[in-house]
Amino acid sequence: MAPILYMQSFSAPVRSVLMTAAALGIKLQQKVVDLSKQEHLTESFLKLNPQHTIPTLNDDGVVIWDSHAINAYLVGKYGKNDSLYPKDLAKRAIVDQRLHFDSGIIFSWLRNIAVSRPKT
Ligand SMILES: N[C@@H](CCC(=O)N[C@@H](CS)C(=O)NCC(=O)O)C(=O)O
Repeated sequence: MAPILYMQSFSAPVRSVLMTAAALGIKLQQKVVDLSKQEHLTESFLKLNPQHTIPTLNDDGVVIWDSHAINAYLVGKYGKNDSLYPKDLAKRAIVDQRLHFDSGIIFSWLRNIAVSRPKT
């Protein structure tokens, strides 16, 4: 059975998982969790992911959240070669640097900008 991706398509982290799945040629069952309806705060979703974030992946009982961890898992499990996460340490370090830059800098900046935008 295809892994289940809890998602909403506006989310940049969700889109990174969708792009990784497309690059790997794998199908994901997409289940929308509507943040505007607070579906991420329901008891059942909190049981799955107490950090209540999308994307969250359920691969036959293996539950992972955070797009970076999900992407690494998908590449490790379904990648047919090392093109997305090279074995060569110098090349891998560049991928890791970009992942940490996104995780530590870009996403929090973008979220702050999105949250603080003036209401019209
Ligand atoms: N670092 C996380 C960020 C996930 C995240 O914050 N997702 C937002 C949507 S873009 C979310 O689920 N927000 C709801 C909440 O934090 O309660 C990742 O890469 O997956």
